[in-house]
Amino acid sequence: MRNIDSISHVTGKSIYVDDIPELADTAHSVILSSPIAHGKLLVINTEEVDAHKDLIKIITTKDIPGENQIGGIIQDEELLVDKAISFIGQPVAIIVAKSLDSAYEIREKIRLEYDEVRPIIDPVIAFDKGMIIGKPRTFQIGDTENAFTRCDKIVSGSVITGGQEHIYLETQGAYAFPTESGHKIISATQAPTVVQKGVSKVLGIAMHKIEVEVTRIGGGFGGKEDQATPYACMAALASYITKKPVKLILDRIDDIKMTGKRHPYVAQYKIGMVGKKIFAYEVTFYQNTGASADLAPAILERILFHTTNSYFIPNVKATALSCKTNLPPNTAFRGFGAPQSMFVLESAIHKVAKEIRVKPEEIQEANLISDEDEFPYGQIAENVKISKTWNQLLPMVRKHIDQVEDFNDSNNYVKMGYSFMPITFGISFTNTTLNQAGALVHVYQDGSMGISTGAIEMGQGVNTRILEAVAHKFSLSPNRIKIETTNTTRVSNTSPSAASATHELNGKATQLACDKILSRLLGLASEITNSDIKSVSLSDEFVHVDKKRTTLSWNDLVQKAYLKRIDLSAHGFYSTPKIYFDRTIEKGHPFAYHTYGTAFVQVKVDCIRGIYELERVVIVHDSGKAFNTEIDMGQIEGGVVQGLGWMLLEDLVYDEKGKLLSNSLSTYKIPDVHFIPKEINIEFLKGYDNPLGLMGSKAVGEPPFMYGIGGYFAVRNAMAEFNETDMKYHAPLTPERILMGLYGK
Ligand code: LUZ
Ligand code: MOS
Repeated sequence: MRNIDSISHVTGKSIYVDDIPELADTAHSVILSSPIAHGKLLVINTEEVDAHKDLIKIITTKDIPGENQIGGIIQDEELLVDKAISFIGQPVAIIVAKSLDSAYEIREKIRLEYDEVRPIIDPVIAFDKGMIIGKPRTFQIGDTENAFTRCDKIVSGSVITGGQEHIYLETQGAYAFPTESGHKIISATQAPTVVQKGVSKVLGIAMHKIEVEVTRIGGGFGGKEDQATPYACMAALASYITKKPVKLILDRIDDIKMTGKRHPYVAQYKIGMVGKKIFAYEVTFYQNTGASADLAPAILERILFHTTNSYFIPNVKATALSCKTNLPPNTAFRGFGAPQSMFVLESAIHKVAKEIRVKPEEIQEANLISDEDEFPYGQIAENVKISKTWNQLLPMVRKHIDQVEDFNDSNNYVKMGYSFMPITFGISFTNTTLNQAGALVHVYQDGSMGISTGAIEMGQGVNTRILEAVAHKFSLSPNRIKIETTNTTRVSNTSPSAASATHELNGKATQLACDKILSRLLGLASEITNSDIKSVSLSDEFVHVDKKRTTLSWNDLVQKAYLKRIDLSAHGFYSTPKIYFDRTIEKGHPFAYHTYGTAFVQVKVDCIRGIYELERVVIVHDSGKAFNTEIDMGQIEGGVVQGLGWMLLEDLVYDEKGKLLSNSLSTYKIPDVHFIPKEINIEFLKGYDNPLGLMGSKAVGEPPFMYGIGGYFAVRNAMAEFNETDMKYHAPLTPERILMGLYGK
């Protein structure tokens, strides 16, 4: 089934926050933010604008009726600067005006006075100064100290990974208006309940007075898991104070400046080999957290969960800590720490492979995880498919490897390279509590259905998948089913649409609700047809008895149920079984299952210019018993391209004052049609059932991102064919860095 949104997307009918027809008297707002990264706010001088004809209100901390606090995991983030300034772009005041143009004009004329202090940008300097958020965490298995004494080769090194700007198509924004009893907020969020809670706290009123509604959002990628909340809070605050509908939509410049990004990391590692086996691995991750925690503690945790990626390593010690710097608080981004973690281990493998003169893929293949192996966090690997994906991929790429070798034999200045990238990604929120979802299902008198869940449609196709699951359950035509907006008054306590688990959690909750209605309807059908309940079923919109079609149609059945006063609505609730994690010992069974896959990336590097072309990506991906391979393909293609962009293109450059220099799309390069691999060939692992997934499938949202890591090593391998240098393991490997690296600079 094709994505149910595709027609409305390409015809421009899909509604985003900024497309909502405005209510009469709607006010417009912009945010005045800090131009310095570190210091103390002294005065907000509004003299020049106080008499502006369109000014409605300038809102500062003193206007907040509830708490000036939006920290989720740790209460360390003010909504508006009170005194302490800790990053460039930190919100100081909200300007509410009669028109958007006037709001911008007023912002220009407000003068901020402050004392400036030297900012800290580098996480290791922050660490040296003791600027740590939360507690360091360590995951451990075996005994690394002892194990290193038994290794025949030990290599250590350091690795830097850059951040990444989300560049969702729709920028952050919200539209808030007063209702009879409270406020309604239409928010571009992945997490309606986080918004509801945040607004309730800032306004100092109960959650039931706050209604949050989302039709869909124009991309999220993690950037709207936590960070849609401040903008929704500001719009709600402005609406509360002015008693008007208030719109707050960031322009792209403000969005890039103010919002957090993927966390950059610095890591130091030591890897010990016995032959081709990785015997010991120690690593410390320094997370560049930015000015406050946001989701950093959870991301730090996932970096530890994926320390060993697809490999079994018997002796591991991995430590991670959050370093507080004067950057916008960094946040969730597809993969949630796992990509950074996997890149470090791949760098270690790449470096040690050179030293022991084997190909990296020989080490990769020799250490792939199998059933019964223990992850450093205590979970025992079951139903492992990583070698299966590797083995299905190999014959698909042999001819490409030959092509690379032939090409390099006959070319001096242009070189090809390739790399393999296996991925193993844990499915479930690492915070066990979040693995829950609710759904509300209505059957109307005409036999059509409305489905409400906590899932946010952000382009990933979750609505299509849920619709498909319902159609399957009732054997109904898809056009009888409508997926409603996500609204906190219909489905409460929603977990963020995140962690690749959204369609699974919400889809399963929906199925459970459907089961309740189905059993009532089948009970009635057995009465009407005078047959045993076990023999009645629904198929092609008719009641069947012993698989034979009766004259009782779906419509008749629903109509009869209504007349008999049978409940045609149901609520369903799902919580993932069996998962737990004990943080006091850092052991448990945090993931319902793992998604696996292996990619092969082939590139061509122009060694005179330092530029490259992505020749092909070949992937074998495990989607369980995939039930919508079109949507899976979309996720895999998008993920791998986004991952390649992170590794090879997207460079966040800050100056020493903490100002982002690559602050627009002219300087911050994201994948475009010229960058995208010339060929992307995806095969699914031969299907098998995954009972913990929706209809036997597996979660697919984040895992493919990490295939992009292969691009980094493919480029390095091509470069080494021209000139082997001891270039640092520093991502992104932009054309500039390639050029310098090729000549040992
Ligand atoms: N968000 C979250 C996530 O809150 N917890 C997670 O474990 C997670 N994992 C991936 C992406 N987002
Ligand atoms: Mo996410 S990084 O699944 O919001």
